Amino acid sequence: MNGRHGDTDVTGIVHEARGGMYVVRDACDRDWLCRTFRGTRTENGDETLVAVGDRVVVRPTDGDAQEEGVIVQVRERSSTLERKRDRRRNRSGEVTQVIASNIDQLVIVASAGEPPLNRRLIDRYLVFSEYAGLPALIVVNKVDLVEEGDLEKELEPYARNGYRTCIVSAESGAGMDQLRSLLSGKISAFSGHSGVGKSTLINRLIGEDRLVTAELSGNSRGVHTTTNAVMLAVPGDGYVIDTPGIREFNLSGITRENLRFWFPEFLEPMRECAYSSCTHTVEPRCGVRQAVEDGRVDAGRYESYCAIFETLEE
Ligand SMILES: Nc1nc2c(ncn2[C@@H]2O[C@H](COP(=O)(O)OP(=O)(O)OP(=O)(O)O)[C@@H](O)[C@H]2O)c(=O)[nH]1
Ligand SMILES: [Mg+2]
Ligand SMILES: [Zn+2]
Repeated sequence: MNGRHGDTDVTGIVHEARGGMYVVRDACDRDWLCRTFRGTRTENGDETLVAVGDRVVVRPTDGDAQEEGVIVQVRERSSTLERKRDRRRNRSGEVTQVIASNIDQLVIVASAGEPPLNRRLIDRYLVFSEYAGLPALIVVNKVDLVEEGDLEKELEPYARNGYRTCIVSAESGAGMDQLRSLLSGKISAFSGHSGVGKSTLINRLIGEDRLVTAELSGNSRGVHTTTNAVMLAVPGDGYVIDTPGIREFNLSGITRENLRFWFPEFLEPMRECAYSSCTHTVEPRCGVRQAVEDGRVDAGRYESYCAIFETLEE
């Protein structure tokens, strides 16, 4: 079979996006080096024209031995992972940027130590995953640095609410088989703070040092090692997308009004709130706050709710 039909168009998936150049892999696993042009059409309304994970149509350009082309069409995205640009717009004038598209699950990568476990960030990601209808998987790396039992206790509120969790160490290899099986057959985007070990984990999954990590680059903490999203095939099946570390996860679309619905464990106790419009923050006779007191709702999760609520505009 040939992915290229004579001189006709080729369809493929964007595996890498860097400085206006895109690597598109076709059905025959051939990589096309592509650009966009004024005639590139898109079925999406996002500011980002092409992102890693996009299904695109490539028109081969005259060329040499190398597969080169222009992207003529970007297919509709079934899901997107976006980030807000810090203050400045980027060169294409974008304020928000699609980092990855068409993903089956969001892998929230946290670390047990160095940097310490950040439950608040996990909760922000989970709010997004509920809002976007995107399945989430919580992966806590660097278990080699802590007591596994303590970590399990910290993750209990998530497991109790039906979220999948996976405790791993890219260093020791602990939990990697379980992680592999949770990624099988899916396109998974790895996201989380800088330095939690996203790239190190992916290198371990694919069995080679394809991605630059802080270890390899000698990067000190606080510096982002990964700067572009890249999609890689995991031996067996499935794809993983490495993404740059983020400081704060963008929650556009989430309001004070709808936030309560993205904490699944609130739905039951919410029915006992005295006011149907209860925000579960200051109102008397609040079912959710009662449930926190009884231990039916985890106090840390409730604190995250309040913290996120405060950051949202009225
Ligand atoms: N102790 C320990 N260190 C680890 C583990 N996994 C990764 N590290 C170290 O953590 C540091 C950061 O790893 P990276 O893979 O570069 O982190 P990242 O999440 O990709 O960071 P950004 O690309 O900046 O977002 C490196 O020094 C790794 O060697 C682990 O399981 N245990
Ligand atoms: Mg990285
Ligand atoms: Zn309430």
